[in-house]
Amino acid sequence: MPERSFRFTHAITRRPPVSAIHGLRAENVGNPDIDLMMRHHDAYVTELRQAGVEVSVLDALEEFPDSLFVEDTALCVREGAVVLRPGAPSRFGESMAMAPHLKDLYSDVRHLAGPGFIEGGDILTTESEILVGKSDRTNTAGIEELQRAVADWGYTVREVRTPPGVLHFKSDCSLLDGSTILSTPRLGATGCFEGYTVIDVAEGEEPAANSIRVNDVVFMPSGFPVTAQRVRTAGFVVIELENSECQKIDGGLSCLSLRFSPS
Ligand code: CIR
Repeated sequence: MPERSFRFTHAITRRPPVSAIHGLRAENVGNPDIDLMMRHHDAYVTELRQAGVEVSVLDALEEFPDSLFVEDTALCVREGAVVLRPGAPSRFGESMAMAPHLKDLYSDVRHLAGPGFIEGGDILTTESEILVGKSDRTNTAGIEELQRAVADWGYTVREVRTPPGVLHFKSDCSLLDGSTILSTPRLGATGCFEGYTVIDVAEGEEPAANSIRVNDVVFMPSGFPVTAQRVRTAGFVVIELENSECQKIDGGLSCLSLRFSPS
């Protein structure tokens, strides 16, 4: 089976700004400790490099408190990159700031025409299709614009639903290999993963659903031992990473990087 959906040569990350204490969040559980967040971010970059990825670390953007969550700004596939249109007004400028960096690595960088909205956290690229969860940040117009943008690269875009009260589609799921998904039962119950093998996140460990497969490793947030064991038992190599400070502003491991292999 091809492995383009999880074999990556490159990643882009962005240093957390001090302003991340003002990052968007659904619920206030206290501000992140920025020094600790920086240390977690350093470890994240180190581990991506260990996994065989060339990682660009962009400078912090203080004017955008959520700008460390670069995943929301673009969709990167082998053929090219699409600069997205985040649905959170305070995050709209982050995409424009990302575009020049994508142009350094890709010859084909596309922009969505608008007026739709779509954030990368709602996009799951599998071996056979691109699933996009409609959410408070991603609307049907944005999904259709993405569909048009990637059609001639041969990708099928399927609209699905992010569960109510959940920030992004990938807050609740991740790809483990070309046909295996780690998902919360509440998302799996919507039927969107028919035809895939699904591993359920353990009850009470929902944040573990936002993990990332990078080359031979699955990076999972630490603190969710039952789910980590399930993924190991299924045959995957798991490395747990601390992510407590990003979690306070609703950020998971996937949000912290754009991962890709430009052809
Ligand atoms: C936000 O609400 O936009 C940020 N505080 C968290 C973004 C997380 N991004 C992601 O899941 N892809």
